[in-house]
Amino acid sequence: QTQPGTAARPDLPADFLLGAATSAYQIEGAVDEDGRTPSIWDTFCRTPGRISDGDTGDVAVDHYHRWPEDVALMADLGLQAYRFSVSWPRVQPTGRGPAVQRGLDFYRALVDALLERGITPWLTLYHWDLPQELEGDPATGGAGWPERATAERFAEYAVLVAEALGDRVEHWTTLNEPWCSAFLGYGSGVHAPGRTDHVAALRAAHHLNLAHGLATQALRANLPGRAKVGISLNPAAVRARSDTTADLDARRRVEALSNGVFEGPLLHGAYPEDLIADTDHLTDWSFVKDGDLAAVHQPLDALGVNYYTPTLVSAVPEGAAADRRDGHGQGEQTPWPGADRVAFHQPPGPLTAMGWSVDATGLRDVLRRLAKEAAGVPLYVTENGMARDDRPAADGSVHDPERVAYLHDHLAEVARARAEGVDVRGYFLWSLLDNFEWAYGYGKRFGAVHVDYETQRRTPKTSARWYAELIRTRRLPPVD
Ligand code: GBH
Repeated sequence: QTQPGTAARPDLPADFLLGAATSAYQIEGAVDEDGRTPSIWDTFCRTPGRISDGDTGDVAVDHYHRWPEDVALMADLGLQAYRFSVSWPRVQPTGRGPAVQRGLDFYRALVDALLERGITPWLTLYHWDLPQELEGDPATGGAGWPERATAERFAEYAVLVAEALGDRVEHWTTLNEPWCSAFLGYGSGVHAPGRTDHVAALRAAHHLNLAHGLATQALRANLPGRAKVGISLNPAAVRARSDTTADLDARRRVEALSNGVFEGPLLHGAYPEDLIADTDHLTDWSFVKDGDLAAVHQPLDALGVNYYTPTLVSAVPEGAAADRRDGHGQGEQTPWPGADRVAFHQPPGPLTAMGWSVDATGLRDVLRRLAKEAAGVPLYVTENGMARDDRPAADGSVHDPERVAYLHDHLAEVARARAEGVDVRGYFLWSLLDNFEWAYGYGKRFGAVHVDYETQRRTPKTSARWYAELIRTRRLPPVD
């Protein structure tokens, strides 16, 4: 029953952007077509034991060939915006030198089709698929993000994409979740390139920050007054299991290692002092050169927040063995350098198919915190969604009521944050389509649209219909 007086007040105003997100390696396939060369994920997928069931992104959901159908699907759902990423090795195969025109043509055609349908393109330059050439040979130690040169290469790549698409793309995101690139890629090793070296992970974090800063400057220089530039982080909503001094210190450490390591330089031009102190037995941070922090500290037109689940920590009691694993129980070592005495726990709440607990208040907490930390910067939820073991019914339909509830509850927290004055201007559902879920392969489905991996048939799930209705009415329809 609608309460009197609320009918005229939409839950989310028409200028609040409602869209959906994907990333290149997770959907495109066509990994050796039109001049594309391997990324670190192609290599990682070919390393036995790294990906569930030996899955790869070789075919994925064949978006490279089926993009017209996928854009039509987006238009059917009424998406206002579509967040996608550009595959670096499709556009600049060796990570150096001139662009490959056919690679750029693919993204130009995609963007034109979006614009024709009135869907605003949100382009991410890097969603984890580093050209293998820039990572180099693991036998000789590897290069990649722990090396400064990779940040310089990234800024050059950004210019190639800006020159090709800058006349039609306004919204640019430099990096997606640099925490994952640095700490899962080089720390715990559960993501490509699969290295397990905490110093390399910290170096990678700095060079990713630098890459963001150099690319932001390059984009603005090439597209004066026309580019809106931001970054998508995965800020952790960290809860302590108790308020003992030890548990609060565990929380502080994890906040510094997940949030401060990026927000410090991006928003304030400095690494947090406690982060430097917590890691000083590992590194003296001398890889931070004069001028780097000023380069990283560029004004942001948008700050993207990717949120799925909160993080619950406590201190490991004196005398007990440290937990070497990450929060998923995967990986040879923890992705948290200098937090050996922190234990990670399953937060309360129902679990998704990833084993991640559902708690929408974590999203509100992150948005509230960033409204202060990043005062003046418009916030966008650039990913939010859940994995579910979706199976088509006999009639082919896919009913996913838990996902509808998840989206409803998280969007309600966004609306609440807005009502409190938080400047959050948009929301992108992860993900438009079921896709390649990194180390979990195709076993985990995040899509609002189901994909049959045998036939590549797309079927909008109940959640897709529900989301389309929300976009049309701007009201959060009740959950059944
Ligand atoms: C995002 O990563 C990605 O951007 C997207 O490509 C992906 O498909 C999607 O989410 C779904 O996974 O347990 O110690 O690792 C999210 C990755 C998962 C990283 C939760 C942080 C918690 C800390 N995040 N994780 S830990």
